[in-house]
Amino acid sequence: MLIDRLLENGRDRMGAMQPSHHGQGRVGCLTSRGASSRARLRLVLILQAFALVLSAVVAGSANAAVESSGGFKYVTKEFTLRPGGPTTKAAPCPKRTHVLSGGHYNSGGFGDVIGAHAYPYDGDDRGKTPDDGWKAQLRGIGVPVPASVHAVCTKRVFPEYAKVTDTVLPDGQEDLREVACDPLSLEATGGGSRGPALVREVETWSGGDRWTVGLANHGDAVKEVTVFAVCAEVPAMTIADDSPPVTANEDQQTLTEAECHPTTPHVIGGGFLSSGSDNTQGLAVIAATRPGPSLSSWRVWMDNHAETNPTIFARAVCSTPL
Ligand SMILES: [Ca+2]
Repeated sequence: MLIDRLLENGRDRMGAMQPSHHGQGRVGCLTSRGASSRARLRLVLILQAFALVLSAVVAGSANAAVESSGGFKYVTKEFTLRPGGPTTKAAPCPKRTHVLSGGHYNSGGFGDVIGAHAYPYDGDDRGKTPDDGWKAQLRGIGVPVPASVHAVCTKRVFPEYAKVTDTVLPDGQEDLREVACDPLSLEATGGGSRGPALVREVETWSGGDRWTVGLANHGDAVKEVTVFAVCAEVPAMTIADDSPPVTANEDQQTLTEAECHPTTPHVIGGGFLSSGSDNTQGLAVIAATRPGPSLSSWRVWMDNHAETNPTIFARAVCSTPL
């Protein structure tokens, strides 16, 4: 495992979606055969109206932006996160690609959003593997905020999706669960958890051939959570940490960013670690975690609800072009 730090600063972030344009259908000329021509014209107009409605529906259901770089597809699905119960949103991978990792983001500040879970999901394709995109379960507090779910996808490799079921006690403490790749020659590009909102991720990171998630149960009953590792053959994968770690002061939101080394410039996953073994982690909230601001870095925003000031750092999973 390589621990790299680099200084290269990035390009722009995720591009905006290109709206699709539809050709104008030709309207037939009215000639002497009046009635049937008028009927044909009416039919053409109806078909055009139908096409417009259809294109609006398609645009509405597919409004995820996709940026390509190095053989990877970076998907951004934007939405408004409303306060209340937990909301789960998906960033779907483009057809014939498989998800390597993902994240989520929102424009809120300290205490506005709880990022409970993020995980690879199985869509309605015929395959049963959870390779179709990334989902995040978020909870907004107080006010609506712009938010997004992110997925990193590729068709160049076929990941294995390892998972275990973790039983988390309702003690509010961090419960670390490690999921090893099988075989161990694969690299953990992504990982996360799926479960009830009362349990939330407080750390999540790649250890090379395994992914580890820290979970804290803030409810009053034992809960089961599924923990995932996305494992792929990425020969030149490296891991980059934010160095030195930053201090996360209590009752504040702290940003940490890890940048890929120029020799492995494509970020393909990322996560977050916190120092120490006291109960700080159980009171941490991963407010946001996603690729960016360039496609060579990974950023994490952590809300510290504990009365201690741990050091934290983002960890990026990086690759050459595939
Ligand atoms: Ca699938």
